[in-house]
Amino acid sequence: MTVMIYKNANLNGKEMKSFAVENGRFAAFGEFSALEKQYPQAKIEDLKGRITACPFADAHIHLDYVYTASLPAKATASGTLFEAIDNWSEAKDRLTTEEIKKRAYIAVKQQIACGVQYVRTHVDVTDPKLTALKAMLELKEEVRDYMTLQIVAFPQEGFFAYKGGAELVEEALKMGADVVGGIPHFEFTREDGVASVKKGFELAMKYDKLLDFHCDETDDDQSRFVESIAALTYFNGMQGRSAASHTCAMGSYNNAYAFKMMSKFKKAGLNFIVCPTENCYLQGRYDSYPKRRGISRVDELTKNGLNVSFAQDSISDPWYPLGNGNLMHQLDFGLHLSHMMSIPEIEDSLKFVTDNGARTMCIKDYGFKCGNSANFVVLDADNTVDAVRNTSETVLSVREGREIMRKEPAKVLTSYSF
Ligand code: 17E
Ligand code: FE2
Repeated sequence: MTVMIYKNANLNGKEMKSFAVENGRFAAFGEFSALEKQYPQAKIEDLKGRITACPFADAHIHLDYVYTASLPAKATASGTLFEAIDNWSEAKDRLTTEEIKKRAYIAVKQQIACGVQYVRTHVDVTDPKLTALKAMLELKEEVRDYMTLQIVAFPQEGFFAYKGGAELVEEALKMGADVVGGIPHFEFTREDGVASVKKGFELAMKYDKLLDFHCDETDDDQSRFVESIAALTYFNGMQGRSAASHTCAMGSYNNAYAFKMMSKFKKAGLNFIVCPTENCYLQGRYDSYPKRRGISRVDELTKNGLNVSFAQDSISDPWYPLGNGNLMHQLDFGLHLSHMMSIPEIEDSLKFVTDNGARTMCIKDYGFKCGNSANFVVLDADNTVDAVRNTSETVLSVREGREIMRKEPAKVLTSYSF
């Protein structure tokens, strides 16, 4: 197999290097002149100092919901999470595996065009036929050469609030779902919410799965299921293997409670997934003014060494009307909503949509290291601040040494002469 040398790569926007790819893996990093001597037969591509990053990792999306915004008989008029769940509940019975796959493929292709190679998708398993799960299990195998897809068994209508929800989660795990999901803030009572988290851990331990709960996706400052997730992660020795998605309520917690929890989160090694556009749209809906912005404490979590990633969540579904799979857009919003806009913070921000998501997904074979799969993307920018400022496009995506997407940056034609 031919060796490929990529020269003048600005690795993660931090370090100018050249590197060689052989048999689908990173074979060497260093000066171009040395690599050229080492591999005299190699083909060469000049990346011209553009940012060469680890592929984008979207650690939270619902691929079984994409492009269903107009499916329920009623549009989600209030813009609230709870109305969206009700509307979805009414519509979902009408779906077939083929339809779900067809729509998911449109989203997957968009994600690939945006340089995304790792995706965690929450699949609604509160359906006795498990139609969406079957669609996603097939999709996972079919897209494998282009995308690493992780499936969360997610009981959208509750472990207990939906009769038989817990059993359906278990069935989904047996059928091949990778991650246990849950939605404690949607259960009838606080006790049921805590019990759902406990049940989730019991199943994760029994089937050796990861965990990722929709957690405290509300402005209710009394919604504190994240503490149960942290406790059970810690006491079950599941550090690094569990995640709390959304945690919007953390933006409303008082500082004394939030401060106490930071040290517990650290002990638990809990991963946090934040969905910037989704939650600034869904939250603040019961506020007049001042109006909350629906975002977790990204800045404080990050300063405390916790792993936070930004994710898409929706593409045109009853929860959220827009979305396009482009994580640079989430990065832009996430940094704004989190007040993380100092130049050093922006310079260090690509991690929120690359490494941090991959870490949450427990992807081992990831990063610019000899022996790892040669998976990387090239952005149309030569520094991170410009990339964020311009929401720069991904112009090349390589997976196991194969080019899976190449994009010509738009050409601007003008009439002026200055
Ligand atoms: N389901 C949910 O509970 N919350 C969301 N944000 C979406 C689906 C998109
Ligand atoms: Fe979600």
